Amino acid sequence: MGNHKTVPPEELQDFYNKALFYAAAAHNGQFYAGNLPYITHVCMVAAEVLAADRIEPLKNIKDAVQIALLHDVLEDTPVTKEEMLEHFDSSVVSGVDLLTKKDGQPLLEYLNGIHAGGSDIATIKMCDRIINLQKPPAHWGVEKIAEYYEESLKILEICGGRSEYVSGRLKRKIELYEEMFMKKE
Ligand SMILES: [Mn+2]
Repeated sequence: MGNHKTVPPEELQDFYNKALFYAAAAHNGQFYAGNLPYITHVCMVAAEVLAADRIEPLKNIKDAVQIALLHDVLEDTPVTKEEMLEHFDSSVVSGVDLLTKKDGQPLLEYLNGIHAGGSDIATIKMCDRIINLQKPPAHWGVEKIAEYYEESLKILEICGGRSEYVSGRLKRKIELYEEMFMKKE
């Protein structure tokens, strides 16, 4: 990491690009929704956060947009917190850490940690799930799809209410998911 230097950030879009470069390097070689580069996913989550901020301003959009772009780095790549701290504020790294589900960590413990992390972190988690509520992978069976649906309801229950707009959007995505992928005639 760190081979992709950007000029020192001054404004939101500079912080966006710095985090994007770092995440793109970290996720290099990973894929999303079949054969798209994984970075597609984190850009979608960041766009969701930026759109939400226009309607209901987050507490700290500068941190939030970086956390959104970096949110899967600790969970899905070999990058460590210590390495990230050389490049990003501790508030950004601790936000990413809260969004990282540890091996064997129970879902409720994970979600309660996010809830305790504040409204911006909870909002980013909801944005992540909004983006992930797409057509399930072909190898997912009925049970796995139902499990993902239930997990999404838990995210809405625990993280929702922090942002009315994002909660509403997640609720509609969950309903759509049920409608499209669970109701069998
Ligand atoms: Mn994600």
